[in-house]
Amino acid sequence: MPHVRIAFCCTDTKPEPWLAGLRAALPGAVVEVWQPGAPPADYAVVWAPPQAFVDEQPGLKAMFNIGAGVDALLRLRLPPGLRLVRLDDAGMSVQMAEYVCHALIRHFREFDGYEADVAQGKWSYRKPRERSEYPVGVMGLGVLGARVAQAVAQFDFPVNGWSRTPRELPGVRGFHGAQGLNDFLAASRVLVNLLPLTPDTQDILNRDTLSRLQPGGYLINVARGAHVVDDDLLALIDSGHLAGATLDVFRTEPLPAAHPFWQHPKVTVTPHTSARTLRTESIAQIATKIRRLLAGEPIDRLPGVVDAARGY
Ligand code: NDP
Ligand code: OXD
Repeated sequence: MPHVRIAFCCTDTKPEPWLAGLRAALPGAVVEVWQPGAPPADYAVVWAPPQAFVDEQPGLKAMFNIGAGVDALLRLRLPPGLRLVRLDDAGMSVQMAEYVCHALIRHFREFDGYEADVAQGKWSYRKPRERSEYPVGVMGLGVLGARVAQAVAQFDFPVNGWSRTPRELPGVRGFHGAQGLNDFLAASRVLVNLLPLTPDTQDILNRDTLSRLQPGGYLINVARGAHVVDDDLLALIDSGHLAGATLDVFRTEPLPAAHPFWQHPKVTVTPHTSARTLRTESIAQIATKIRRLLAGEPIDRLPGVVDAARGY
C-alpha cells in the first residue's frame, strides 16, 4: 500500500477500537487521532469534527463520515474540492427496519394499551383494527427508507413512498417532488421520516404538512429533529388529529430535561438509537473505499459520495 495518512476526528467516540480496526484493515497506513498541529493527512474519518480540523487540514482528499447523515458536515466551511463520503448502510438499514416496524406495530396493535391493562390485572380485548385503514407513508426512499418501506410492506400495510426523484419499489406506491407531497400525505396515516436534513427538508413536518395526514395519524421520526416543528406536532396531538408519535431524534440532543416530549403520554422518546453505527461494518466499508481510491478508482464510483449541492 502506498504511504497514506489517515486522521481520526470523531466527537463523542472512543478512538482506540477504531484506530486498531482501521490499522488492521489498512496495513501500512498511519492512522492517528487528530490533534491541533498534527501533520497533514490524506483522508479523514470523522463525526461532527470542529471547524478547526477542516481549516488545519486543507490537503484532505476525502472525509469519511461514520454516519449516514452529513448535515453536520455540510454546516462547516469546507474547501471546494473536499469530497465527503457517508456510510452506505453498513448494517443500519436492518436496524431502521426493526425500529420502525416495532413502533408501527406497537401503535397499530395497541400494545401500550394492553400493557396498561395487564399492569392492572385486567384481561381485556380491543377490537382488531383494519390494516387497510393504516396506510404507511415513508418519506425518503434512499438506502434506509427503501429497506424500511419494504419491511413494512411485508406486514401487508399499504405503503406510500416519497422521494425527490421518482423511485419504483415493489409494493410501494411512489410519489415524488414538491408537487407530489400533498397527495402522498393525504394517502398516508402513519408517517415515517427518513429524509436527510437539507435546506429543502428542514421544518418539513409542520402544522400544514402534518394536518394533511389522515385523521388519527401517527409520526415516526428517525431522521433528524430539525425536520419537525415540535410545537406544531404537540398541538396536533393535543387536538386529536394525530394519535401520537415515536421520536428518536431531536433538535437538541440529548433532549433537554424540560422538553414536553419527555412526559407526553402519547409520545415515545428514544435516545437517537434507531440505527447505530456498527464499528466493524463501518471500518470494513471505509477501508474498502480507501483501498479503491488508492488503486486509482475515481471517487464518484464509490457508493455514498455526497453531492454537496443537493445536500445529501
Ligand atoms: P439517502 O441519501 O440514501 O436517501 C435519502 C432519500 O431522501 C432519497 O430517497 C432522496 O430522494 C430523498 N430526499 C432527499 N431530499 C428530498 C426532498 N427535498 N424531497 C423529497 N425526497 C428527498 O439517505 P439514507 O437513507 O442513508 O439516510 C437518511 C437519513 O436518515 C440520514 O440523512 C440521516 O439524517 C438519518 N439517519 C438517522 C439515524 C438514526 O439513528 N436516527 C441513523 C442513520 C441515518 P432521491 O431518491 O430522489 O435522491
Ligand atoms: C447517522 C446517525 O446519520 O447516526 O448515521 O444519525
